Amino acid sequence: MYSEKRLLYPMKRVDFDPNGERNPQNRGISGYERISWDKALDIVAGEIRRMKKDYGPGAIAMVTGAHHQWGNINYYLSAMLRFGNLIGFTRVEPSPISWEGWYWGAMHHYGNSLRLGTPSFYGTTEDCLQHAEVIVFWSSDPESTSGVYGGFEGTERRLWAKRLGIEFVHIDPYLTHSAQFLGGKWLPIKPGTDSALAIAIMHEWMISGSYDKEYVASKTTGFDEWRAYVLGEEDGTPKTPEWQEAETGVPAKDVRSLAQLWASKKTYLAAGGLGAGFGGACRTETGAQWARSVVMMMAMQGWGKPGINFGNLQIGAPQDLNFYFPGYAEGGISGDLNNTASAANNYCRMPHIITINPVKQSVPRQRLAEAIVEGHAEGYAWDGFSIEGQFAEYSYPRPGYSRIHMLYRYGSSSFGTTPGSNRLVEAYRHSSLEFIVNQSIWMENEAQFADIILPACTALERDDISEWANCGGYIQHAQSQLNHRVVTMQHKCIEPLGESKSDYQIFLDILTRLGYGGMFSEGGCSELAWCERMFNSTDLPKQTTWKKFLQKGYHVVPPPKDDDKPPVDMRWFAEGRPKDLPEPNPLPATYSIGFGDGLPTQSGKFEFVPSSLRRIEQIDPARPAVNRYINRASTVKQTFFPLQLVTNHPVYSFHTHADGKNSHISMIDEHRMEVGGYRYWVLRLSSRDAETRGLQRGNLVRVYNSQASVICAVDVSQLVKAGVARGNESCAELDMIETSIGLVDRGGCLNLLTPGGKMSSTADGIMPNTCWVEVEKWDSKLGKAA
Ligand SMILES: Nc1nc2c(c(=O)[nH]1)N[C@H]1C(S)=C(S)[C@@H](COP(=O)(O)OP(=O)(O)OC[C@H]3O[C@@H](n4cnc5c(=O)[nH]c(N)nc54)[C@H](O)[C@@H]3O)O[C@H]1N2
Ligand SMILES: Nc1nc2c(c(=O)[nH]1)N[C@H]1C(S)=C(S)[C@@H](COP(=O)(O)OP(=O)(O)OC[C@H]3O[C@@H](n4cnc5c(=O)[nH]c(N)nc54)[C@H](O)[C@@H]3O)O[C@H]1N2
Ligand SMILES: [Mo]
Repeated sequence: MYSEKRLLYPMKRVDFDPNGERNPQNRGISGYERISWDKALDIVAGEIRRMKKDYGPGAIAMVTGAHHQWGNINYYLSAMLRFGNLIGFTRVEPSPISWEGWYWGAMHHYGNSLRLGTPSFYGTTEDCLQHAEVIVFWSSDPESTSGVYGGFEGTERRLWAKRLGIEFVHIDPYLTHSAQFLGGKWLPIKPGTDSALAIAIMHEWMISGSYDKEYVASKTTGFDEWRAYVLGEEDGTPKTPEWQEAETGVPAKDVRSLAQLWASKKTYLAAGGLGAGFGGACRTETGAQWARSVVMMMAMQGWGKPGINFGNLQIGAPQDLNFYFPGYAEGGISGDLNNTASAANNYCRMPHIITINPVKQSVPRQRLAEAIVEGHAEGYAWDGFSIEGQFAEYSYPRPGYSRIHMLYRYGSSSFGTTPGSNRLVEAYRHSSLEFIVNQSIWMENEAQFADIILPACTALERDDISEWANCGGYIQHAQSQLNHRVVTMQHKCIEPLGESKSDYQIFLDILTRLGYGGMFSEGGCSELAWCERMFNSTDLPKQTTWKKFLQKGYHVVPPPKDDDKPPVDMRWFAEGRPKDLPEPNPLPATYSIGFGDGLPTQSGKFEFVPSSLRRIEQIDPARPAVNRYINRASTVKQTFFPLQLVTNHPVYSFHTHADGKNSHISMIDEHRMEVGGYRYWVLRLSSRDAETRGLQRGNLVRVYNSQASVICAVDVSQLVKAGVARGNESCAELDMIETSIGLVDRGGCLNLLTPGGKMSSTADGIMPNTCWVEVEKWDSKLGKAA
């Protein structure tokens, strides 16, 4: 909050004149001057009006990051969406970047489209501790990521698991914090090759017969066709442990013993940081193959039976889930029934004026740079309502709409978080972008590319209401990461610093100038008044009063009675009963047999060879119905860029939120290392790779490939597999400096180096963990390679 980088006053780029020369080519270069709120709001409101008059609908695009400070009123899916819908805007559509392989892959085998293809984790904390004998952590480091928005309750639960004698295995190119903390066996793996390992384990189960034959026979389809591929009857290559060793670097003997251990003991599979979703392995070119493989492994071992499920004890704790309080994805005050889960509950309980964005044009977030520079872009939908929703291609511009001429950027994270973000510099300077406004808290990253900057305050400087870790919608009941449900009144702690304002107030001020202020605030509701309306719409009044809640500041929902706990995920399926788990939205039409009767796949069973992919494999051969191991990256010989760059989520900061801006987090050496008075982003190399390059801990290095150069401080560590360079994604600082070899970034935005393309022609997923780089010593004094 007190960072020196706080934006305290509205700013205008010095050589930007809305009535004269705009100088878009100088964005990121020319610097800023302070202006009054009146002037700033006049310019922004004037540009909104001008865009609509001069170009028609679609000329204004709004861009936001995937997460904001907590608070159901000020969240981007709440106040920002309400604002956007009232002015009309081209959506910059995110893709399911956290879920990539699950969404584009795993979902086809078993449904769960509303959860974007991830398992639903209910009841798994107790089931795991009661029954499991082994937990396999696969691309899963909950001690770093705490699931998502969670805390450290999971840590305590994992210590219980250790005390109970549950064995641990870790499959990751890095000896993760979780592996260091829990111990067990580490299988260092070459990034992007995980599906080869998974298929080889299934090979061992097939030839030894150590899988749940009854389950496979009665609850699944396509197994024979899958087996023919795995055993090599189809293509002549049996997918043996030796076959995978050449790909993964994991010794065949280790694969055999893991296959045996897994089949002989009740095993929980912790796939990704949530245990039941995410994982850096799902954000590679082969990410869909990996997520597909792991759900098939679970189906072979009797998914849903006691002790056999997905999870890492991070999520799925017993809670009273019948108590209603909305998660952020329920849209808060947006009134948007199309792009949030508001219609599910929130809107019916808290009637408010609905808002609709009449502009039907959208741009895929990953293609924003191309859309601006080239004037067109294509993408595939994010649609949770069916498995097939994702096959719908859309393009920009949509017939009858204007090209984008104004960007309303909300937050400033893109250079650090968008794969292939090197493309954004040209886009931001493009002459077709006549106006860029950025509503941000800190002067960092792409805030530096705006024409007008509107200073927003932090969550500590405004009123809000929310429940800890309750996301809702696509990640319904994520609060079960915690031991208790905690709803908080987020009282304003101090007045906004400088002239900064809450997002809600900024939107209201702009809309008041345009004549829609009353519609936005519903006749003058303050943020506190909205908090009270939300309070009254939930189950809180059954357990406390508004006055007591305001006084106390939080409410802990009492634990559930024993017969009120949700059952274990997939137990119903394993036992052949109708589905008995909470659904965010009922989708009866997605079931072939009957609602909740079997899975929402075409056959109603778990499909080893998905019928949904069979229907499109002709169009996109990289997504075959039979989950073949196809790894284009590993077949290209990486002569110039021999290291694989893995960009994991940062341990100490939540994406860009606590990085840079003189935060105490940036003082942690593991996060940023000080060299010559500057705190550099950290890149971790194995001793072997450091030695061959003459590098020692604390040396500055240039990490580069054909896209860009980023200067980092190197850490030499036996925790990293040789051949892999590992650094955090989500650097908040873009700091381009002119050197003898051109512009290089010393802020640490490793996403300047990652590929901006998609997983395959119809799978619009990001693949930052398929990235090749070289590293060399850097001499900061010379501004060139040492
Ligand atoms: N290489 C690589 N790249 C990745 C990933 C990876 O694994 N590797 N992971 C991907 C994933 S899963 C994700 S979710 C994305 C995350 O990528 P982003 O969503 O882009 O990252 P955040 O830092 O969460 O962005 C939020 C922005 O909003 C601002 N902000 C926060 N609160 C407020 C507020 O109240 N008001 C305003 N006005 N602004 C606010 C923050 O300062 C920040 O600029 O990164 C993706 N990128
Ligand atoms: N502290 C903190 N917590 C967070 C976040 C944060 O930014 N900071 N972000 C939140 C968000 S939005 C999300 S989506 C989740 C993300 O949670 P995850 O997706 O689980 O996190 P990652 O760090 O991308 O990946 C986890 C592990 O995968 C490994 N890995 C990378 N590539 C491969 C591969 O090809 N094969 C294998 N086997 N392993 C690989 C990495 O080394 C890392 O240890 O975390 C959430 N929690
Ligand atoms: Mo994410």
